[in-house]
Amino acid sequence: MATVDAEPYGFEFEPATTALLMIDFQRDFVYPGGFGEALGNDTSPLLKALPPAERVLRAWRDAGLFVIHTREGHRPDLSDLPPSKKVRGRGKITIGDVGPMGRILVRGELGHDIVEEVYPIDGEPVVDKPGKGAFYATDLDAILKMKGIRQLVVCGVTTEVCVHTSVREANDRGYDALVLSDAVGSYFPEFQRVALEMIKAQGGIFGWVSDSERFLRALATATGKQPAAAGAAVV
Ligand code: TIU
Repeated sequence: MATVDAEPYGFEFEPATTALLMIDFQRDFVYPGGFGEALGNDTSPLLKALPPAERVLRAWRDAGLFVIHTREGHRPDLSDLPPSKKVRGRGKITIGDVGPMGRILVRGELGHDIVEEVYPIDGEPVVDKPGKGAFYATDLDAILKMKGIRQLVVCGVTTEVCVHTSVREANDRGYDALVLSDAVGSYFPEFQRVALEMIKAQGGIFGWVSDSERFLRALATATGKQPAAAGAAVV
């Protein structure tokens, strides 16, 4: 058992039954030209979450622990895209239209895929989800149950949308979730702050909040490995 210094109180976890859940680190959200920008957002704040998320991912992999990734997107024929979601935002281009990184939020397109920094490797399942929540209309719950997973450490974008929805879904299904504040990102600084407050309010109403440094320290203690320094070259 390991304990992460967290709010509203320490997050105790058993590494072997904990998964690192990497939510929607897709070009369509993180880079200009995708869905995030089509909705009128400046995507640059999301880039800040990538280095901490990458450090956590590498340490978790080095410890031989279970990683699972998600991507939000739709079938090429858009048969799983609700009309309400298609028209939302009233942008010049919407989901399914051709943008600079291919068809927006369509599976198989460049923009839909995960950015290089945190790209999945062999053995790490990728769950394609049509909604905001990682559990809605996916096999995520089945995969976690087969693996005996009971707790989640969460990185991803965006904090108040897909991260929040997924953590709330996880909470309702009996998983404990720890959200790493610097490894999740929002287009809106105010939403980032308040979304994290919401998770840990009321005694941790649907989760815990810590940050990558505190988490990596706890993982190092649990595994006996020293965490790589922030910004250290990765070889
Ligand atoms: N728009 C926004 O903040 N987020 C999404 O549409 N999806 C996710 O958060 N992944």
